[in-house]
Amino acid sequence: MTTTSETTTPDRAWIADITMTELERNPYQAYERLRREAPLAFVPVLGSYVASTADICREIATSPDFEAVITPAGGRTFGHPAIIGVNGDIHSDLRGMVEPQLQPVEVDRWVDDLVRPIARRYIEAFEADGHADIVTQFAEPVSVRSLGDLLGLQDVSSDKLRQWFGQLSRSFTNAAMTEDGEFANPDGFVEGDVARAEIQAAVDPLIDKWIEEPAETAISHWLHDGMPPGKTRDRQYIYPTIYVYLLGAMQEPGHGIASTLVGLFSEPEQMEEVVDDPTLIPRAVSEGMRWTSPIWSATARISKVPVTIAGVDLPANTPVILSYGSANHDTGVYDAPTRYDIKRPPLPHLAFGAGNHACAGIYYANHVMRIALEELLEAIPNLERNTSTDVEFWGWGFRGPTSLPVTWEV
Ligand code: 261
Repeated sequence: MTTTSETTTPDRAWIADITMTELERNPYQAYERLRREAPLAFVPVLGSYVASTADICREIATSPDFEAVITPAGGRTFGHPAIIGVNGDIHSDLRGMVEPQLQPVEVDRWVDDLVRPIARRYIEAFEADGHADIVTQFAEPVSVRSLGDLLGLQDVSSDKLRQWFGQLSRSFTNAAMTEDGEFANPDGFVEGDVARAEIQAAVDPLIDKWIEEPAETAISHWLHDGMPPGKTRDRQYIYPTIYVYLLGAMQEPGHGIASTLVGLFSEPEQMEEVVDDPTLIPRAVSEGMRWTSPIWSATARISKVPVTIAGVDLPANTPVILSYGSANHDTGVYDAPTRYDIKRPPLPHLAFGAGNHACAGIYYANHVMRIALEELLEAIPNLERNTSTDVEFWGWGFRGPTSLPVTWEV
């Protein structure tokens, strides 16, 4: 029989030594061992079970015996009802609220006109310099400006949107727990609280306006769509889902753009092929999402009934964190998973999740990343990584390069 106490038996003692700092700097070593020895394990620093293989993540994400739950630090940061952590009628209403603008036929109508000029504008700002940091000067600003304009936040600067996703993201992943089940670093939520207060101060006046005068912005649609005439959704009801967007949907396309470029730089021949044939960019992006999954370990499920998964007995009401970034390095699925390789068999990955909580923005996000990379590699085909330092990645919940200095001949 396999029980929680297993994590305290000698051969599993190493799991109790896993630290938050280690996971944030580089989770792959610890997770490689988890996949091999304990693919569904209680990890004390997280105060939670963690699923680390592709099979187990997919099984739990699609099982009728589980439903969505937000992680404790996520719930502390976003409040209720965030779309990623609710079920039943509220989930159906929130998915119905966000999905219309994200349908492929809808996205196809405007995504090119939205993203391409934004990408061009940021490239023009550094094109003549011969050097840039791709993360702060391109990937992040293109990601936030595209979604910001879609949401109706034209008057919020890209720098402010970048600051907000950073604050929300560090708060959301401030996951360390004490043995007593308390947050180990309660001060880590303060910056999330600050961001939330600033967001409300900026968005409340817009909501006031859109209640009176509906506009062609996503948030205006969220207020009005599917409501009886003269009624709008309560702002307190939609704010947690606004925070979901201002964190994940703002940050992750930027992570995906930057990680894909780091992957391509690691395989110079593949970079050359992609530059010569931009129709390979969607494949390059998909492999980038598998190689360094932006939403690495940020969502969870909770058992509704007692259930046995991979030989582990879980009582009802047991939360399990889904570590999709680990599942996407599962050697049972992918050959040499640590290698970035656009030539590998294009197997499905779990970077957008699975089941009824799978990413609603998959089509939109893939186009943002594609268009950004098309514009960058067309404008600067001779892009080279500045190899005077190694690329540093950061994050366990959300993961991507902290900076990506590049150079080119002007
Ligand atoms: C748009 C997706 O955003 C998120 C996904 C998972 C956790 C937090 C998020 O903001």
